[in-house]
Amino acid sequence: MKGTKRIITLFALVTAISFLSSAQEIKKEIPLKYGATNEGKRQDQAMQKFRDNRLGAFIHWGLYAIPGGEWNGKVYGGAAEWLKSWAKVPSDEWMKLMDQWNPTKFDAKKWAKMAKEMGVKYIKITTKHHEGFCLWPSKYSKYTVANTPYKKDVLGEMVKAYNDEGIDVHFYFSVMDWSHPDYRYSIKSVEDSIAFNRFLEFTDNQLKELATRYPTVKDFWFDGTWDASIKKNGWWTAHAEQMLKEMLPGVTINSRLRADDKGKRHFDSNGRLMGDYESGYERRLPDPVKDLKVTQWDWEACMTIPENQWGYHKDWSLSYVKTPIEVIDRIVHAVSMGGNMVVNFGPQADGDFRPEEKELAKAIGKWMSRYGEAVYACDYAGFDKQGWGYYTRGKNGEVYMVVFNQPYSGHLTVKTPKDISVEKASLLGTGEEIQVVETARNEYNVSVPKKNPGEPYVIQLKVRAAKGTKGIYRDALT
Ligand code: H79
Repeated sequence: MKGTKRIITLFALVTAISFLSSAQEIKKEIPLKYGATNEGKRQDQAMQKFRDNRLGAFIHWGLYAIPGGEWNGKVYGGAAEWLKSWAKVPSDEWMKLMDQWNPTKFDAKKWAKMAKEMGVKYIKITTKHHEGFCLWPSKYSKYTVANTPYKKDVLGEMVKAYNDEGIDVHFYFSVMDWSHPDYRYSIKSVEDSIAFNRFLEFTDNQLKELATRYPTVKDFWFDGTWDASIKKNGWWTAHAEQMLKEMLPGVTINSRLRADDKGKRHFDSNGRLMGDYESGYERRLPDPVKDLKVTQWDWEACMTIPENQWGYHKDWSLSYVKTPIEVIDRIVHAVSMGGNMVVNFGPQADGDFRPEEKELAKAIGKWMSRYGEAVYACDYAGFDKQGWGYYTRGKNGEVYMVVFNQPYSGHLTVKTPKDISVEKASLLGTGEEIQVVETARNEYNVSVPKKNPGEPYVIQLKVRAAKGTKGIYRDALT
């Protein structure tokens, strides 16, 4: 008996100690100088605008558009903007492409009109990709548009033209720069460290130059930040974010820039998002059922039309090319989970867009002009996902059903969250009233439109917070 008591006391003690120590572990914050700076989602106007825009387009344009994936007679299937790397071309040789930079068909106004017609609210432009060629006449590099036959500041023309159409301009900027002798992939010696510090100063200068020359820029989207050299210099990523925010009030910065004191990227060592929005969803999306954690922070995904081509590649037959409906599906999918989607375009070296991209932009624009109400300024609706498509929620609480899969049953199942009931349903665009039948507590059959629209369509639901439920809908006692 005594022995048993002692064992019980010992057990209680061990349990108490392990409970206390695990409680302490939960609380333990790792002190960080260069971790997250925001508490939760930013709620200022600039961030709300970023979020409400929802649909953006990427422009990948640089010297890589000239060879278009082919070097010395060999076509490389990898991403065209990485050709220098696939074909192992030394930088000085690659930069000779500058002599051929003469995009005579480039017309920024036309580009902006195309984006407007597509329904994009913002454009992300590669100011400088990994190759190091600058689309603006940077005074810190000789590899710029100014030193080409074309000479013109194409970035400046784009900023003006897009802004004139009411489209926000975001700058893509690759920190990794294959053209700069001081860039280091890792820091292995004092010399590396000195060179890399010079490189970071050069990068600061270019960023300051961009922010000063083009003060209407709304966002910086950093790339090429995964190397050990940058992870070791988390301080610099925090500094660059702060510097741009001081220069450009309201500017938004992507998480990909950031590394903390310990080299942890995107999310700091305490699990908090760094920068203003998560930018890890590249050519992929969260799982629409399992990954709802993403609704806790702002995020933006980006996608290519072929499998993995950002810059212009002459042969799109090498991988699957997405259809407009597949692209629209991804746009709506992102919004249904509280994110933005950026669709990529890789203009040709002559300054025109390939026909496939023009057609895609038109098709998306056509759909957005009819159903954009379910995309712009919309958010995660909080309804359980069903097989027919995605829900989004508008600013005034209206819920949209974006239907991609037309059902044989003739109706769409809707399961509402607790206390929410469906009052009315109508087809967006025509206003046709749609029949709603309540089938169980928090469950409805919503009819499909009388005439099949023949394209993904949107049903708008008017919903209401229900009063106490009784009677037939009473929960079973189990
Ligand atoms: O600009 C577009 C791409 O060029 C760029 N980001 C988008 C927006 C990008 N794509 N992939 N990556 C950046 C990361 C690439 C990693 C890899 Fe590699 C390139 C894996 C293999 C080759 C670098 C070199 C990492 C490992 C070896």
